[in-house]
Amino acid sequence: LSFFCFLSLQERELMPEELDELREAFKEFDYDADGFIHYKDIADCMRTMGYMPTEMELIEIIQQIKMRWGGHVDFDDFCELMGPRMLAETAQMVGLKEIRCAFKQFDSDGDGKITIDELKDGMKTLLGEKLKKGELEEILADIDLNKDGNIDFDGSDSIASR
Ligand SMILES: [Ca+2]
Ligand SMILES: [Ca+2]
Ligand SMILES: [Ca+2]
Repeated sequence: LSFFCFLSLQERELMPEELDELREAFKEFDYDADGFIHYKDIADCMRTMGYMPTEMELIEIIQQIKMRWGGHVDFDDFCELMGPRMLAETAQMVGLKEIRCAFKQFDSDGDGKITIDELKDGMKTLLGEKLKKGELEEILADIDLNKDGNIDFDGSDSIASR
């Protein structure tokens, strides 16, 4: 489990309004209303809630959802995932060290970018998920904010797009 990094939860409780906001977002992205959101929909969901996760933050979130919850989150897991982000002044500062650690697991040649091949290998070896080519591209497209075909360690392009 050396590659398995947790985000540390902060102490303050969520306010009722914040819980309502989470509940609404959860409902919207639980397309088939089975009580779970798939990890593939989490990026859109966060953006809808006004969060602009960086590319490396998204890779860490996907890893977390896969490792801890088997690829989809129920409402409680969703609160656990989003709660610290709602409580943090700036979303991109949440658990930066842990995010970096998760990122490095995927970036096998250490050049600061996760290519589609590295993503494919990472999903397979780290997360035990074999993805078809189309699925992989879908995930990459969702994470790749500056559309250069890689997942970047440097989140500056996503900050610039705010
Ligand atoms: Ca669902
Ligand atoms: Ca790389
Ligand atoms: Ca990119």
